[in-house]
Amino acid sequence: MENTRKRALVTGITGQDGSYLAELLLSKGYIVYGLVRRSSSFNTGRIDHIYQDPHDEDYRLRLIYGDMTDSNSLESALHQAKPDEIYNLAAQSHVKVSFEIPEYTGETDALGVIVLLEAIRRVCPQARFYQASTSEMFGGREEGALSERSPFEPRSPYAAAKVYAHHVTVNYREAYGLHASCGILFNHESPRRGETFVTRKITRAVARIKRGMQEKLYLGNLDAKRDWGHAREYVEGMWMMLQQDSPDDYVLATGQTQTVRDFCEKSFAAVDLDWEKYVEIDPRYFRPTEVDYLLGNPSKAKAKLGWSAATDLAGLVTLMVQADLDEVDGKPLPKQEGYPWPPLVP
Ligand code: NAP
Ligand code: G4F
Repeated sequence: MENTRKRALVTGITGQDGSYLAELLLSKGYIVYGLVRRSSSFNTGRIDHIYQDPHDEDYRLRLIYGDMTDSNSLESALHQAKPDEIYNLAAQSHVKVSFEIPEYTGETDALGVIVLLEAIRRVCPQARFYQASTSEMFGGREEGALSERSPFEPRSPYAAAKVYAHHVTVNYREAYGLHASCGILFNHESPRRGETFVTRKITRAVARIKRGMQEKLYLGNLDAKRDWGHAREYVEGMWMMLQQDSPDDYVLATGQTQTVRDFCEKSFAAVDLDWEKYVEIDPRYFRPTEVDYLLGNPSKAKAKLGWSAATDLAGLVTLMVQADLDEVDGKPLPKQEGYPWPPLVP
């Protein structure tokens, strides 16, 4: 059975998207290798529920220590995993933090990608490669729906690093014939979103304020507009890209955009609270340069992949607020949050 299963390597498997993608791939029968950073405390909280004992008969989730800034570890991971598909999700993914640690962000999000592509060329040139590109690359200075053909105007060290990674991925596809695709994903959120991104920061505060555990929520720019979807659906789009005969680049988005203020208002309203009584502005959360407006046009993904977003902002707010209330109330998240993927072991 081992020899007939598809094999995938996922960098960033401990992150929001990595955890959903690992679930999806396991449910499809893959052997999944995940690159994990060494940390002084556990960083596998998002994948603990799919952990398998190496002695299990169906041991298919295999973790390897590695880091995007350590070329040897990347090459070694490719030798161990012998992957048919590689999903590069690892990144220092926080835009504001990238202004504070720009060099590290560049090493991980930009140089790490060319190091990985070079290793793929040497070790497994037939493997299919997914690069996690981002709507941040567009810069958001003008209104209007953004597509694969829209120009990039990065407004942070994070976005600039991702533009580099995007271009080298396209270049390795053209220069060396790698099956390399970039998903240009607009913001996608979930109950597993990191607590310092704005949506989760808001829904977590709403739950804590509702239960009397917090008094205020301090935020930065409320006017920024984002196209927010559900992460679970977006990882399905990543997988679809690598199932195509030819590599290509695709925008994944909902096609709707709302302000941070809208997200706030809806989240507080979900527990019958008036957001204006609790939210205060703290300039520490402003960014040196802001991405004001992001709206995606996902029509290529719909036409070629058959992918479209199902969860709208109202649905996202409801499920994230509920998950944070459950967490505050000590109720654990359901293991796969009720998503109708087939069971892990088919
Ligand atoms: P996330 O939750 O922040 O996860 C990032 C992952 O990368 C984590 O597993 C993290 O490990 C790992 N990582 C960070 N630095 C690393 C390094 N130097 N070496 C190896 N691993 C490293 O991000 P996400 O929301 O799942 O996003 C996944 C990818 O999509 C990222 O590349 C992000 O930039 C991109 N993206 C995200 C969105 C979005 O809205 N979520 C939109 C467009 C693109 P630890 O767990 O140890 O920190
Ligand atoms: O939630 P955010 O930090 O996400 P941002 O900057 O849009 O980046 C996320 O999405 C990108 C895709 O477009 C990914 F590539 C990236 O990795 C990441 O996942 O901030 C959203 C908006 C910004 O305009 C920010 O200025 O919310 C505004 N905001 C207002 N107050 C805040 C806060 N953001 C954060 N993190 N914290 C605040 O207190």
